[in-house]
Amino acid sequence: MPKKRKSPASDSNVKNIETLQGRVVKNNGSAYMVELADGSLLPCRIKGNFRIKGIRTTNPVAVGDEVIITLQDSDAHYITAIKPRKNYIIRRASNLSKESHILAANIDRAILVATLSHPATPTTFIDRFLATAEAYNIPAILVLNKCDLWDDDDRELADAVRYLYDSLGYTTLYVSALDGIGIESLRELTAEGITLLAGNSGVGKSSLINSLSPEANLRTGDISSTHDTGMHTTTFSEMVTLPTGGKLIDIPGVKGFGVIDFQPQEVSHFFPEIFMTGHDCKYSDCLHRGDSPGCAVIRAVEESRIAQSRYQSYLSILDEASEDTGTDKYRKPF
Ligand SMILES: Nc1nc2c(ncn2[C@@H]2O[C@H](COP(=O)(O)OP(=O)(O)O)[C@@H](O)[C@H]2O)c(=O)[nH]1
Ligand SMILES: [Mg+2]
Ligand SMILES: [Zn+2]
Repeated sequence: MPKKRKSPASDSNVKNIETLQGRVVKNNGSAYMVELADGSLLPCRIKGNFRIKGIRTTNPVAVGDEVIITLQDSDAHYITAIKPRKNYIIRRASNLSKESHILAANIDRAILVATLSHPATPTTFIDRFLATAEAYNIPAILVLNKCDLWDDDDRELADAVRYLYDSLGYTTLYVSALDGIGIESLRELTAEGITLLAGNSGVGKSSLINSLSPEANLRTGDISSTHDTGMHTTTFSEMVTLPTGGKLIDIPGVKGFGVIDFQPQEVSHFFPEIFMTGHDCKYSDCLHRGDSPGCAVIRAVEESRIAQSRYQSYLSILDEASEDTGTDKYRKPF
């Protein structure tokens, strides 16, 4: 008869340490909710040093992180390791703070929900979002919601917007959470991996999530916005699992999307058409300002090969980057 192996648990000096893997789906201050492979949820705390080099963060572990959990006794589960992140987005913890908050990690795509009216979304706002997504290397999709409200003029504007962004390589969808238009496309788009959903308050993010996942049952309308104004609630993101299996992170307000310390020279890197055209400028360090000599970008704007609206957005981000004194490396969140 083989000798029975002594189990560590039977040795009074060795604790039975079990580890599990999961994904962080919610973060409330020091408490983290982790989803395990079987879909069950486990509240955890953290143990260990998870600092990102060079950045002071308020939350070392973020929604979307793949983590290792160590179960030490029945009432304490600790996140003891984070798997390497594919990407992550941060924002300043508060207006004056030099600390950052990690909003989400391991994002496969970012959707900006915008509306042409009720409320109107300026194109500079869209361009900032897209440039930030480029900076984080996250594919971006533009979703124009409330298309049920469009008259002929709105539709013409929508077509122009879609034509522009499609030509730059960004998918643009027309949807209506109210009438169910385009929801099937949105369902397909979000069926795999982790999708970040951003957009100004009132554009219909909660309504869209409810159309994709009726059981999410999120509150919609004005009431939800009061919830977003609290000091702390604004910084917490949460991940929901859709019936398709896709994961959606609803980030509170588009202001949360990114704190990028753009350097003047790198702004054009995040406007693909300006970057490409910039190869033909007379000077390799050309910033494509109105007074730049031999600038191929200005010429392209004059000849309508680059959209005036995109160029104006580029200039506004460039101006902010140039104002940066260098002492505060954190850029204004938008
Ligand atoms: N007409 C119309 N109204 C919508 C649509 N989607 C949302 N709304 C309304 O817009 C308001 C804000 O929606 P909500 O989902 O709370 O927006 P959120 O702040 O982005 O989460 C609510 O009154 C919704 O009923 C839509 O597709 N069409
Ligand atoms: Mg909402
Ligand atoms: Zn130039």
